[in-house]
Amino acid sequence: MNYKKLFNAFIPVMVVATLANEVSGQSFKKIEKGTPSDSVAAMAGRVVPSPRQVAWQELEVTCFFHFGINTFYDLEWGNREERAEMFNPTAFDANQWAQATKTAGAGMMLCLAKHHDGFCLWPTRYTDFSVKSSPWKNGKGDLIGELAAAAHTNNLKFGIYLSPWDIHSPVYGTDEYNELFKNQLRELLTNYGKVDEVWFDGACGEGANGKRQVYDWEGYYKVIRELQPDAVIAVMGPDVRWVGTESGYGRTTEWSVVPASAAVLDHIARSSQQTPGNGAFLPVGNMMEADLGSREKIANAEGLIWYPSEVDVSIRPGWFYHEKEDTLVKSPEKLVDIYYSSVGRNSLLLLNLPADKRGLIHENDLRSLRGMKTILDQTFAQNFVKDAMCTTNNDVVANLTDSLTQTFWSPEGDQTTGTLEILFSKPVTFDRVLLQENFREGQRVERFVIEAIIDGHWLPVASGTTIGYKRILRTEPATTTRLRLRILSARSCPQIGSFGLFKAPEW
Ligand code: FUL
Repeated sequence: MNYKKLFNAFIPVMVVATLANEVSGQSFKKIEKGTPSDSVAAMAGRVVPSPRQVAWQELEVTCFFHFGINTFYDLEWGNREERAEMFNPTAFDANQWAQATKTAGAGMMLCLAKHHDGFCLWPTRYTDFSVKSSPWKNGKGDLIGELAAAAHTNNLKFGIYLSPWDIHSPVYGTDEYNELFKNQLRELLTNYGKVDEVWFDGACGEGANGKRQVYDWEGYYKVIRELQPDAVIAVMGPDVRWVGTESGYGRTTEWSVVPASAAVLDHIARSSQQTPGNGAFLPVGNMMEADLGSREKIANAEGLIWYPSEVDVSIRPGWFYHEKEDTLVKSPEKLVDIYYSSVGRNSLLLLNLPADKRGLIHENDLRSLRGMKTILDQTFAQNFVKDAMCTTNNDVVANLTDSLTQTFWSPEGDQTTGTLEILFSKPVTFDRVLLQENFREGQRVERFVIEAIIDGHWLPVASGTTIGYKRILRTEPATTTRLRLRILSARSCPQIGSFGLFKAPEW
């Protein structure tokens, strides 16, 4: 499946659009030619997320739902032979999907409205290949309507996946298709309340007539920004970057600021009445590379943008439900490992739960989700740092252990390095270290180490590179009464918003 993503992984040119409603002053920065690399790094540390990116990132985990005509044919991709008459979930229950989302500890339901097969899960006016031609609810059903309502009633955000590639549409490959696609977007973004994410895949295969489509990205983005200004546009969009694999494992060094071309930045400046951030674009380059944002990588950049990473992975081998995969559902331990390797590595985890032919999330999947949630809840129940004292100022401990990343600790005097030391009145044993930066002000830390007094000596217990929104490190259990966080290198004065030490349960 990954090869399709290569379409967007290797996009060599910009995609630009005029957008309204960005608030932040610096979600991108132009770099003058010849700027010394230290200054470029310092500038990168001051590029900040837009408000919609902040809201999205703080969800940490979201759920993807692959369900559609493929489900009834046991397929992953459509083949133009599929018929609407086959779509007939016997027990579809949107509320059950919402409960599964909550069980996963996720904050959003991101639902398929149309996959590459072209079958629409809402009664669109623009094709008959939809729920309205199916026997489900005698053609009167609206899956997207029920899902959006269930999300909103359950206090969850709602997002949609609308595949630009459509193998069924007779007008695919023509300008008319771009109009049809925008009209479908308008339906989805007007009739179902608040939408907080629109997810575009990069696949651009052939249509029924053998033609490929030249997508009007700029036009699509415009519709979204007009109708749902708070929604992030993901993957083939300007707000959220695909991590580059579908394995569930993000990079250990993950920068949310990556290079962008000058042409893109000029376009933004021109098209946005000079309001910084009023632009939509994809950065130049290969999103699958191991290094996207290091000092070397940004040294010669023409500009920089905030473009955070999303890790999409399915709870089963496939994106759609297949009965033969009932025994291949990822275990709670595997899901926990994925959590540490995505959320714990400055990414958002988009976990796919395929609904079965009944229209329900299968019991085996629910069991794994419950197991994952129990392990994570138990692990993060008690933050030992809350009971610590800081050697310099005790407000620091309160700032680091409240739920806000905006209250933070920084080294004295605007330094880029520094040490924070904490003491405990009695020994604590931990094996998880959690750090967050005040990411609203930028991502800055490049290298850090945690050291503890063990048997009378300072010993390193954990070390890492980037922190960003969140970094969680798993360590050998360590017992100590005295511990320090040393920031060894940063792009500008770091602001540490959260610090946690936890002990995972035995299992
Ligand atoms: C891919 C698609 O081709 C898969 O079917 C799935 O929807 C996945 C999330 O994105 O590129």
